[in-house]
Amino acid sequence: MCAACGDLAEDTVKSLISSDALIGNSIELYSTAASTNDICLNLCRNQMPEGAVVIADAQTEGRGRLGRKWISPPEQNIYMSILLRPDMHPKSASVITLLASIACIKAIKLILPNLEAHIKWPNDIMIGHKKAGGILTESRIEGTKVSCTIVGIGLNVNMPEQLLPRETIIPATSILAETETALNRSELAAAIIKETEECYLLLKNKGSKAVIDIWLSMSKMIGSQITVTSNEDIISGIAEGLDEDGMLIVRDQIGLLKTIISGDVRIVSHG
Ligand code: BT5
Repeated sequence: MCAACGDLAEDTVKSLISSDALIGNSIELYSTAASTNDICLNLCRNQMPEGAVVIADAQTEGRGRLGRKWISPPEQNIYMSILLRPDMHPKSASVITLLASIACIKAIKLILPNLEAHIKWPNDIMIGHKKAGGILTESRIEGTKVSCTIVGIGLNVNMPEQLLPRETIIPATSILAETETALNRSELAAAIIKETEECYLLLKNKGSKAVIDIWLSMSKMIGSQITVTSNEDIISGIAEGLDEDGMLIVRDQIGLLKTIISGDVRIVSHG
């Protein structure tokens, strides 16, 4: 663990969130982690209460979905995992991914209100047509309940244009590359933590629909012509909305409604 890695400092993050906050009741900062999600999964196994946050300056084995790599160099970005213990059926846990994307966009917009940051289902943080971040939600299931959910957030903050990953499925970008503004990572991480708490409390008090409604109001993809690659299938159609569990509903080319559980979405033309 380390106290500070440049502009990413444990004390600064702690000082920016309330002392009685649920999320961030414990914050651990590492100069290098294999994956912050793995550290958080260990905290889960060790009965750590929900709200614990793990942040790293760099990851050596950062991952995305389906075993993909998340490129995680030092001194530039945010790699953060949050331990939650939602009392949910596993089927509904994908709402947590939506919740974290809402929190990221709200936090970015607090600092840069005019930045064209938006959410693409299921887990992409976009600036314009490029990917600036992603969410990896991993759950531990006991019986029929989720015993803990780890929300992993990777956000390209101060990554210079020339160091952006090139071989990515969706072109990559960073906040710096889009705005020529370097942000203080501690401030942004604290803002994400606070927004995640607000949205998580909304989920607990009002249920999934309240979160999904916010997601729908912030996303630009509903009504758009999209293609979704899901396992081996490619589905083209119009993004109609999300169902009550946060699954994507697509109207395909012959007018049938299809529910998509996971996949990669490409927006062909905005609706
Ligand atoms: C994601 O997966 O977008 C989820 C990324 C989650 C990363 C965080 S960091 C903290 C926590 N600890 C972890 O180990 N993970 C989480 P997916 O939608 O499957 O996208 C993965 C794809 O994004 C890769 O196959 C690349 O094409 C691309 N990619 C990899 N690194 C990138 C980066 N830094 N910026 C933009 N795109 C990237």
